Amino acid sequence: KGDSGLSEVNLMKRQVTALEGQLKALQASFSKYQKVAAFPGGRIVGNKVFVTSGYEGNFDDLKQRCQQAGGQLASPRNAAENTAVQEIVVQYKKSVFLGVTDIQTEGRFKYLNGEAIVYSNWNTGEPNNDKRQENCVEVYSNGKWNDKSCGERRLMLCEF
Ligand code: GMH
Ligand code: CA
Repeated sequence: KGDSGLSEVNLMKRQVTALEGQLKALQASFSKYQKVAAFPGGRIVGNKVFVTSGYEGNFDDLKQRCQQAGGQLASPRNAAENTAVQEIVVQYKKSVFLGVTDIQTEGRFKYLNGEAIVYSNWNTGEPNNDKRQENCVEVYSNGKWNDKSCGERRLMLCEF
């Protein structure tokens, strides 16, 4: 047992050394992906990454495309995340649709998973459900929100 115990320690030392090398490689790779994600149509806020491909479409189209990519439509849950969304709107000079709607119940805005929104940044006078046909939410270049018809075409912005 004494002998095999020693060789087990040596085995573990080799495994730790191997893991250290793998971790270093992973850190280098991750730091590169972080830079790629933030350049130039992306923003990293905490654990969240916002990315646009520049594509424009209606709400259902954008929602489907973000989902297909393994993400979801941008759903800023605080001011820092909303500022990141605003920066992309300014950069592309195009407003985006958020993953926020009141499709289920007029006037009750929810995330796509059905959760009631925990943050909003409505423009003055919004949401006004203009012509009683505005269930989606766009973000203006000043970061303010406006409810808008889901059939309009806006810039796709996904979060991962
Ligand atoms: C109406 C008015 C505008 C407002 C728009 C907007 C449409 O045209 O109330 O002041 O900007 O609606 O809410 O989504
Ligand atoms: Ca409106």
